[in-house]
Amino acid sequence: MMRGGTSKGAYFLASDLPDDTAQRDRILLSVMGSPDPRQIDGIGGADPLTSKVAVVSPSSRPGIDVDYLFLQVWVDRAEVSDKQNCGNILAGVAPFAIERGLVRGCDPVTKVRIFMVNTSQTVVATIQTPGGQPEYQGHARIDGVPGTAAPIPLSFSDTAGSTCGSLLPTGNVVDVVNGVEVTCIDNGMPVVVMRAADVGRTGYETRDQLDADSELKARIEAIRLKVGPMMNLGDVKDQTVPKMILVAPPREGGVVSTRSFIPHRAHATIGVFAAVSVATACLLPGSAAHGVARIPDGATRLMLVEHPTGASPVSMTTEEQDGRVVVTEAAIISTARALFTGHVLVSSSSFSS
Ligand code: NQM
Repeated sequence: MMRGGTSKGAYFLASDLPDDTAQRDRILLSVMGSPDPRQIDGIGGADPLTSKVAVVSPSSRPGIDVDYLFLQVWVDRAEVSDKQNCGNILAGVAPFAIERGLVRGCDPVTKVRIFMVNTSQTVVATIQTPGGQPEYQGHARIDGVPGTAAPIPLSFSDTAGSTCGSLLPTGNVVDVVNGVEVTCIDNGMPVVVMRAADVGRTGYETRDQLDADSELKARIEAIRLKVGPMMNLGDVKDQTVPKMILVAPPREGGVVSTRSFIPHRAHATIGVFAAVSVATACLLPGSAAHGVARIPDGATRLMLVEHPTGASPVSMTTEEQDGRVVVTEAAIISTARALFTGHVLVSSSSFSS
């Protein structure tokens, strides 16, 4: 069990889980205690952000150390989804791979090349490994996590169109759906960006206020169901993507203020790939975010994406190609911590269909 970024999940060696996905999913539901809003009979934390699983295996791909499959275990439904990636749980993959002997740690730093199975993309994680062992303590601070920890830089170079096939899957920088201007974009996570003011909100509401706002949630879900097929995702009723993001002018010196729905609960912070996708939208003239964003100068920009409890720093390297801004590399600094190692007991009913 590890904290990865601002999420928490169970990390498994693929060899410890059945190959049969239906049986694997029954086991993972039992591990987390789903379906149950309190997940009382499992180790999930009754929140989508703490009901997550990483499945890690040695990679047979050239130049890659490990394969990482992310699985979202629904809290209140008997469902496990591989339809999205998670950049927070990703932060724990390199230390887990070293702890479990899949990668040999070097002294003092180890670079681990990770293939993200959900989106067929690669990330390089750099972790501190004095004496070859992961060091969790350090001075890096990420908003949404108390205290400090060792920094884990994560660098991505090929995230555009991760799930939808292209950066702007509808073919447009902006679409009008149910009377609201939206930018549908996928730079690591399919997200739908819209101005909070356009749905009658400030964009500075708390997570609890947003979670209690059933009128807003219904309006946003209606937009989500319409844009799913437009984004090449098909019917998204039972999917955890796209994420819905309200944007507003920044208030804390950042680039933009965000409030995310993932997709039915409000996020305590913002997802890693969601932050990369929103920061990319901010850079595109004409997008729903561009007009409210305050964009720093330079080819490599530090972009602070504000969220309900602070900000996520994203470093974006851009190039002009044919008069268009293209993001060539995105990097974030995350942190992780191993919480416990052990055996989780699964109810015997999980083994039969
Ligand atoms: O966008 C939550 C999280 C995530 C996803 C979610 C994530 C990402 O914060 O990369 O990390 O959007 O369901 O863990």
